[in-house]
Amino acid sequence: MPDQHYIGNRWVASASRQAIPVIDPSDGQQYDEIARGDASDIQFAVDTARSAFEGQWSLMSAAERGRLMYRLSLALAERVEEFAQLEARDCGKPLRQARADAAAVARYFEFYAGACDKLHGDTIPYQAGYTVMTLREPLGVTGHIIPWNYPLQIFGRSVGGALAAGNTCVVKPAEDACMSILALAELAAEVGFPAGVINIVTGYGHEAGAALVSHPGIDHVSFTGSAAIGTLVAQAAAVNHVPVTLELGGKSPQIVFADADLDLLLPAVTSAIVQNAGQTCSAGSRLLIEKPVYEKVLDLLASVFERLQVGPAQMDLDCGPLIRRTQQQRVWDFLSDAHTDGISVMAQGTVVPEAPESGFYQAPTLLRDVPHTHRLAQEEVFGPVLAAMPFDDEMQAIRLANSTAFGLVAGVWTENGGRQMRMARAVRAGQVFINNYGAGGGVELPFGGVKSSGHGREKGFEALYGFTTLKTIAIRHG
Ligand code: TXE
Repeated sequence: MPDQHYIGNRWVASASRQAIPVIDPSDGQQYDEIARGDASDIQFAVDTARSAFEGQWSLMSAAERGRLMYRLSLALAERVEEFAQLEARDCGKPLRQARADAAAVARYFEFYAGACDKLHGDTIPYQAGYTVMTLREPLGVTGHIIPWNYPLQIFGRSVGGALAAGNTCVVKPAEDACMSILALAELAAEVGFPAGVINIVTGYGHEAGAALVSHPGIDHVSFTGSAAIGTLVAQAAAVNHVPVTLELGGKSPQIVFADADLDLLLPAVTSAIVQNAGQTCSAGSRLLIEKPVYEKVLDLLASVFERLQVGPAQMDLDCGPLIRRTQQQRVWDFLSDAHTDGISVMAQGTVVPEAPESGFYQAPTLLRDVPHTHRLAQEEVFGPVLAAMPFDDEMQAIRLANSTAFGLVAGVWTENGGRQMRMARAVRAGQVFINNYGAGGGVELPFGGVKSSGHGREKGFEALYGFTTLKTIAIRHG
């Protein structure tokens, strides 16, 4: 991949001429480099996106836009393997997961292709002699800050929605993982996207990222990342009075009642914390278990965890490495605090001997009896670490579920219909899954959080509204 930005359908060298090394998390070795973008690259990308928005893109009918997006979806579907290989190497994902991510981005573009010509306003009954209507118009140039955990998927859900609504985009992928996004932008050009509709500037968050979110030429910011940087992004966008969608992660509870179907929940609870090595915003990282089945569920889960294998992406095991050394250190710090505070490790998976020492591995870890006030039950670890704790009854389960600063996802496991509904209503989260855990699920499902998990919705049709502005037109005709 050229160590350049992709702006206006061509590779463009960065103004700084500096590069950032690209590291393979499976062995910790550099295998490429990307351009280190700064404010001048962002300026060029925003200007290019603005010209495209005011030119060819706005002249295109919604149906034509949809056809173009569908062409991209088809092209992606044919090249899933190629994109999966890029994503697996860049992020350290087991190939199976990377293939699912590549297929998901094709599905995002398919879904949003079909949505382009179905986004319409209303007519509103008003006084006699008037006709009032609303138009849903694109905002203009949207800025997208993408993290490293699911580059393809998050690009699909955020850029897909913005394009369907008629905007042009400037994207700043994470410095740790941007290869698949650069390749995708090139593919979009190949299938016929006009120059300037999709622009990618690579670089560090505090340089290219900060320049993008504070740029006065941006009409919307879509950010997925840490809560701390989300605050900075919202502050920067507020200066320009620009709307922001924030997706900031969580500490999502899996709530298991005594009548739960254990065959159903064991694989789902495991995969919700092991998928992507736990580096998933919607990871089910807290396990609340009703007391009568506490020991039984933990024993069963322990035997699953003990069989989990961790290794290089290419080995396609249960779990790959973490993204980088600092992320690995962050997980070690959490585990070291657990040890100091007497929290017991109930079970751990195995890092296979083939995994290079220089890779960023962490075995999936099940912790028991974690006090709900402990940082392991309150803060996002972003690693394959599951914190289990018991509860007495429904009221306590609700209190515990709602006892963190986050509110992204909750899983509820019970066969009791009344309780399913009560829990779904009482838990403060953007999405509640009953007897399933839909992390990373359907592209049709609106997705987002409450409290410190952020605000605004991505995915589904709902996301389109966030990428538009509503104009009211009142005509007095007598
Ligand atoms: O995130 P950052 P990091 C959480 C998770 C993880 C922690 C730290 O808990 O352990 O955050 O990860 C860009 N202006 N999540 O440090 O820094 C940056 O370049 C504009 C949850 O990697 O928030 C990258 O593209 N942009 C999460 C993106 O923000 C800036 C996914 C995310 O990086 C910027 C990732 C700035 N000043 C981490 N500074 C989720 N919700 O899924 C950085 N960035």
